[in-house]
Amino acid sequence: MTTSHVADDILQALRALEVDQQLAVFWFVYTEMGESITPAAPGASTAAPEIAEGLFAQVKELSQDEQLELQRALITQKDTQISREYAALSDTTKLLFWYLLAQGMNNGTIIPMPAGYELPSDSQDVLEQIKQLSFEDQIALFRDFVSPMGFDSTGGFNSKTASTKSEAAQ
Ligand code: 45D
Repeated sequence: MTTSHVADDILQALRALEVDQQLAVFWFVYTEMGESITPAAPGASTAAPEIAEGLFAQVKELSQDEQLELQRALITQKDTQISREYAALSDTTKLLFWYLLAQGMNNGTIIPMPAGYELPSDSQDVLEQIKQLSFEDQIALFRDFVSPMGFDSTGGFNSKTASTKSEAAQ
């Protein structure tokens, strides 16, 4: 189910960025919308907090380098254990998992952004477009962004294809 028709071209532009830039843009948007995200909001019932937290607990134990690799692997749909577990989550639970990662970056349990990191201008453009969306459209965009990430071990062809350029860049 796709709800973000409004933002389809923004989503394509986001996915066309290098994998690290996708992470960086995602982070910068989180810092803007973070305080408005309320895990207890109506509709949160479709998220499975204990499953998102279980997966997050595994990630927390890894080294910072591994944490970064893992996030890149999710975006590029690489076949790893965590990618497989991630792919089995519902879209809303995937969103919750990314939200936990972002919170972890803020409380020191997940590798932080490098100090003084600056987005290249093409990524800056995408970020500006995302910022102009309403909060609801941003959520819909991110739901669609995180949905095809991970590795679907059922072998089903994943037509949602997460990243394009980043796969080639591996
Ligand atoms: O060295 O219905 C770089 C729920 C460069 C509730 C890097 C919800 C190199 C139910 C790659 C930049 C809350 C689930 C390093 C709804 C380098 C419900 C590192 C809504 C170190 C609607 C970059 C949830 C890194 C929402 C580590 C809206 C980047 C959730 C990491 C939104 C970026 C979540 C991360 C968002 C970004 C999460 C982890 C926007 C996460 C963003």
